[in-house]
Amino acid sequence: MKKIFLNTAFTFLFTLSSLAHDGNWTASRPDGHGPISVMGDHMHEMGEWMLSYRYMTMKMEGLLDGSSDTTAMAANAKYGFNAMMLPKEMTMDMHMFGAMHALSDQLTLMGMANYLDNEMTMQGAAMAPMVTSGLGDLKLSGLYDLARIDDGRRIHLNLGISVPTGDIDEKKADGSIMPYGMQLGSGTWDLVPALTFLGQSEDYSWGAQIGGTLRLDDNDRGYSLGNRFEASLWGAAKLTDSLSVSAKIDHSSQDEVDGQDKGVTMMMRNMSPGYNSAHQGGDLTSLGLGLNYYFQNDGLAGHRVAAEWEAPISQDVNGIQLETDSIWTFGWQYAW
Ligand SMILES: [Cu+2]
Repeated sequence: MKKIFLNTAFTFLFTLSSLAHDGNWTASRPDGHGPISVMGDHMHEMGEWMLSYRYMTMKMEGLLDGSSDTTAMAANAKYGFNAMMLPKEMTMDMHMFGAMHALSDQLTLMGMANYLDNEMTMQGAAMAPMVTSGLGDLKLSGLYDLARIDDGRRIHLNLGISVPTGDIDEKKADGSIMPYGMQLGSGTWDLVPALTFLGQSEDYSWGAQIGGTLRLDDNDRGYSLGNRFEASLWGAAKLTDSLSVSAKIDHSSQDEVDGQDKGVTMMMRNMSPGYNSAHQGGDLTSLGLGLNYYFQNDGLAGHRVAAEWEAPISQDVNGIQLETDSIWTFGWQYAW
């Protein structure tokens, strides 16, 4: 799958990079911002500010064993997990508040705070759903201009850190720790680097971002989430001066958990994959379709709204995990 992704990505980039226009890349058009699920896609001009709000909702349902559908009974037979203690469905809602400010044309600063709402139901009908909510990890980054080419292309470096503000001590009513997937943060300081490529022609634009999340240490509960690699590629068509449509392919790969939470007993690990470090992380390739709307006139000039729907093309999870169904992201942005 990785090979197909890279081939598609290469062909796509090759075709699109030949599209260009006179003059520099500009944010002042609907597709001047990437699809709303992409973070740090654009920079600002010196002195500009931007505020944003995104709402993301992710739905997961059904069980995967690697890349194949499976059942709780089969997972029990193969791994010995208690069928009742396997997950059935999960909804993850995220409210993301962001701010951007350009100190110069070369450097834009960005900060983002998240509020999470997670709910997971289990296979055992008598088991109460698990619910967690609260502040997630805070992300601070600098976007640094690397090159601007006079035919609508540019490249920038994203260098970010993730501050462990999200709680990793979320517990169930009986006082035992919640599974890894229900915690609100990583508990570690993470390095979040990326490279972003952008290009524009009169009516089209494209972008690519390749980056990752590197955990710098173990957290105080004795583990670290897996390192993560992510690559996205998108193209957009400007239909009017205010409206653009986009298509995106995204591939992410996250390692299993390194170490183990100090509150997880051998029995918990053997009964439920949610507590088992080897059953975390995996590969996900998804397709995203989006709309960007850029208000031009009246009192709403400078405001943008956007929506994007993403669905998996292929999934290969580590061990037994829930299958991702769809992700919706809605956003509002205002720059001045
Ligand atoms: Cu911005």
